[in-house]
Amino acid sequence: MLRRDFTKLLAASSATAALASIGARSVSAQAKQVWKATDVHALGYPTVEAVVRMGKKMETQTNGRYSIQMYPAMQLGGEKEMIEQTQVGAVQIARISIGPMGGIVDELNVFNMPFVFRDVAHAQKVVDSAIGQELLDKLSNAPTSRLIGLCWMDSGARSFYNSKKPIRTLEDLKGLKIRMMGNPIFVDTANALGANGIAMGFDQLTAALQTGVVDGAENNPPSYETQKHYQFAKYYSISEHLIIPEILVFSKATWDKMPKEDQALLKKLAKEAQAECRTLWMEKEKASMAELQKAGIEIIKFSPEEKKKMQVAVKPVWDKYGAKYTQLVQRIQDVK
Ligand code: GTR
Repeated sequence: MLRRDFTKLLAASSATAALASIGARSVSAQAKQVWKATDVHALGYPTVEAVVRMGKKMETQTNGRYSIQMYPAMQLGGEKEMIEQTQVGAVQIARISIGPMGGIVDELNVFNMPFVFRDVAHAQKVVDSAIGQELLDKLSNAPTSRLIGLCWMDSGARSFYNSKKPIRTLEDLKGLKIRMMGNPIFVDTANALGANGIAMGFDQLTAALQTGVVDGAENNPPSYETQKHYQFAKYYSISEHLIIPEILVFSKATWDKMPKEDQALLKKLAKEAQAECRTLWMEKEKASMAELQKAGIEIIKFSPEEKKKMQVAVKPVWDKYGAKYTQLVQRIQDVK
């Protein structure tokens, strides 16, 4: 063989080998998908832990075809950005408060209404009921949502905290600048209670509390504790004015490319994550309350009479937003 021919042969065979290896890589890339998951909370927080565990199960049960890479602690931005990234398929899984989801499917806003649930146990029963499934399906089937509603997650009840003074009565809220999540229902709720509601992202809140841009905010004990907001706002008043379930959403762009059996498996594991998150949540809530007590936070429990006054005070919010949810609210109230 001429030297020139031999060189050509060598070049051709190495090109074939290179092509074969690219082919093998793309096959394995198709076969193994690493989903990006995100949450505003840090690793170890109940919702984050539940999704991490769900990812491990998915990985084991599909022989590694799918796994989850968690991006916690607002690494991919706040919830608005998280929703957008999931809609375009840059992220596959996001755990979002229903607070900002009302803008995607209006019915979800029913869970954002003040005092819509009697207590946390009632909210849990509702999301576990047919109503919970219907709302997940509404999101999945809404032509413009580009999201699949996988399951619900716990987030307890939200209560006011502030840096100025102990809030014991409705009147004590008067004039306080209180950060609320960016949904007009919440700002109107704060204002109806006599405070000055300020819409702001969760990512800006620590600095705003520290610099006095706001006097306080409202959240469940685990968020108040893990975000260290208690270091700047030492009065926590158990008002439980909002009980807002959280939702795990999946990118429809990714979903539509998955085989039916894989979709079904993910839905099943998500239901398990919903139950697992609840146990983790109850434990974390207790631990956070203990931590707050240890830190010397003044924890004030609203009396039933004061709570009743708050429920009356938010009537304008119900008058403004509630009418369209009348039937759904009736069904929620009927869940005993
Ligand atoms: C937390 C919730 C977050 C976020 C945050 C907030 O309770 O888990 O998803 O909504 O509140 O106040 O922005």
